[in-house]
Amino acid sequence: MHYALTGPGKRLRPVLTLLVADLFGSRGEVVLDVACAVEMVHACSLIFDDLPSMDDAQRRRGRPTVHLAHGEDVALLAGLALLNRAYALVAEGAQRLALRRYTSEDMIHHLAAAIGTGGLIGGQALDLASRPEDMDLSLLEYIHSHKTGALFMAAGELGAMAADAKRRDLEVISRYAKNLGLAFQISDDLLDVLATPEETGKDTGKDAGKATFVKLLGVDGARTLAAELLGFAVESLVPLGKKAEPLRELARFVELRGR
Ligand code: GRG
Repeated sequence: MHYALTGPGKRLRPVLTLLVADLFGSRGEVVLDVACAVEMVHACSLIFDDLPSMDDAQRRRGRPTVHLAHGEDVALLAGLALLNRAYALVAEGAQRLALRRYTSEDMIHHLAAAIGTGGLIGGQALDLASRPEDMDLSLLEYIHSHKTGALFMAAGELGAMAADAKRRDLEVISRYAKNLGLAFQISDDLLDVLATPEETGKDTGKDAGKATFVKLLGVDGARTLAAELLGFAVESLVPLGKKAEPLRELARFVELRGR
């Protein structure tokens, strides 16, 4: 668990949780716990995604993948333990926050829904079941808005909930995070063909036999789609005014990543 969590990753999802909570006036130890829970779910998803039965990846965050460093048995247990710890942290955190608008159940349910068959797991299952020749843009968008986008959405939404944000502000964050998440996946597809393993810290060229945004649209088309989605993300922040600037910065970071 420690190995998976402490590798030099970008911490993009927990940063999103913290930025959103801060935007709505909440910071501190409890919000940090909620953000850590989000990163634990992400770390679990990376462990599982890298397993020989899934992507069979050798490197992650510049180091051997968890199953190569510690064995497949330990990798499975570490992933499950991270996932369970994440739920516990959100439950404890929500209780300590004693929010007016959201219950602890609301937050746990939100996280569970983002991970389950309507989220990461569903997206991954569909990805595994799809043949490259059957893939079109709408199926690819569906897969990645679940496999990758759902955790970005949960990261933003849990940040808003932890800060007791109004329901309409929560919806603004959902829209922003949905578009940011999909754009991030496109930047990931771009890096798979444009960057070196040293730059990304993981195997590149892994998507060679798969349908990706770059395969379907080409490098320029994928960049255009990512820019369009980031445009939607930034546009959805209009009701929040100037205080949403850190989220605009985050969108710029994702755009530059795919350049
Ligand atoms: C039970 C949580 C859980 C998941 C099971 C395996 C699986 C279902 C889903 C896979 C989801 C996945 C790994 C999607 C890819 C998302 C992606 C682009 C990961 C790379 O994220 P970065 O670049 O990684 O933010 P770092 O290392 O920087 O954190």
